[in-house]
Amino acid sequence: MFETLSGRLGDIFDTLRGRGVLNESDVGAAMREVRVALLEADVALSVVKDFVEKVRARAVGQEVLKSVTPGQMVVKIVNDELVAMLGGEAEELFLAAVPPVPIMMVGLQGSGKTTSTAKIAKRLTTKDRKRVLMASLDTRRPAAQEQLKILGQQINVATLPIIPGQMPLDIAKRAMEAGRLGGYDVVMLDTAGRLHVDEGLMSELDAVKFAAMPAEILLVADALTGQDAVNVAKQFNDRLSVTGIVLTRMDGDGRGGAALSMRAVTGRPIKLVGTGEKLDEIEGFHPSRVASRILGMGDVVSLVERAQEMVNEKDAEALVKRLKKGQFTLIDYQKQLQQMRKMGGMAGILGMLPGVGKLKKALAGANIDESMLVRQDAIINSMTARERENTKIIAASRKKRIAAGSGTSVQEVNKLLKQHQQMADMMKKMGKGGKGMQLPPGFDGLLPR
Ligand SMILES: Nc1nc2c(ncn2[C@@H]2O[C@H](COP(=O)(O)OP(=O)(O)OP(=O)(O)O)[C@@H](O)[C@H]2O)c(=O)[nH]1
Ligand SMILES: [Mg+2]
Repeated sequence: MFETLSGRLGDIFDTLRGRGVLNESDVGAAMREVRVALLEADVALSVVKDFVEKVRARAVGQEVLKSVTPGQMVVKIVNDELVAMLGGEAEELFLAAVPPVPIMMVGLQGSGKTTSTAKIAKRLTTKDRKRVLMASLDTRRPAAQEQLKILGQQINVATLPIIPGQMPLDIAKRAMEAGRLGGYDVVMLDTAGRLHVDEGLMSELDAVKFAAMPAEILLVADALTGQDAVNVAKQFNDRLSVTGIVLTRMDGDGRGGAALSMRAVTGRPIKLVGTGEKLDEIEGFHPSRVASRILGMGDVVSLVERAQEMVNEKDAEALVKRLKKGQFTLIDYQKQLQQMRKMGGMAGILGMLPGVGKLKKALAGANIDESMLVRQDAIINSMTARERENTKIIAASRKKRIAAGSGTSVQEVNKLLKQHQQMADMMKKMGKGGKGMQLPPGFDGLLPR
């Protein structure tokens, strides 16, 4: 799911994150690419326009330009807007009604209603410990009722006995009655499909709805049909007021346009997604998880949030000013170290960065030692104020004193000085508006080379 879009957005954001500073035209260019990427993923045009506009408005505002990590900030904004577009919070099936709670399944022919009925029944039985009765109201397709019966046997869920010749509305009434008498928690009503939305189908479904008063009317839509699925959902919703959407065949849909537009176009939440033919291949739909899967951003979002909490804006501005003059003292270096420690150390930061699977392994191999952050802090604390301002005066005798004072070795003092120098050089480049800064401040210089 979402592979194409994920790849495209990943490239766009990599470029953006590579920048130290972002201006309006950087953001504008990135947003044009995001727009194309979404359209290629088959997201509805109206949804794309609205989305891009919202992101742009926030991204060119104060919050990004002042931020210390502007590229990541943009990623976070995109993430937040994506979550909102997908409906915000995950929505569960609504079952808090007087049992037996009726759930009605509707949708076009072959969209996956019967399969989804069985999948949901199985999920409710095993996960929620509900007693479920399934009934097929499909009198149109030969053997449709038998299909549900067989599925019921496979998953050990009761089905309403078949009475040949009975009409859908009467089956629905009988199912509810059997549900009451049998003490069931949930009664699932699987309906017949049609090739197109037509009036005959709609009035039949409307009558069933009126008789059964379902707590949920779930529209089952085939994700592979892309925008058509969204249009069909809209038509069903206009006529029947569906309560939620089950999106099937997500396993085969690399683009994901239907999933992305569904909520925004219909105003109804995707409650479940089908991810295969097997009867346990159904999942809840979690907007925030979907967004982070699409962005492939590990947990950049919480990284940015934590960084925002930690970094005092004034400090950051002062640092930027000094960087522009090419000044990056050991005191600045120490502040970066302390910030890293607050953010959960190396492992904490790495765990939240996108695409660091490989890097993480490399680091594990290089035996990076978390306690190094603590020892370097101690080394800097053992220096005099003048030494911290100007490392050039730290000659051999001073190194010995510093090593002894911090309980480290001269080699470690040398290593710290070298890393500081590397970082200062890099910061100087950045301060001049150069590229090449992908990791948070203070991180690059500590990587093994
Ligand atoms: N790969 C995949 N196949 C699915 C999924 N959901 C359903 N199918 C398949 O889609 C086909 C049709 O599913 P049905 O559940 O019979 O569809 P229906 O909407 O009940 O069809 P009608 O009753 O004829 O309208 C079956 O072969 C299912 O196995 C899914 O999430 N992924
Ligand atoms: Mg069916």
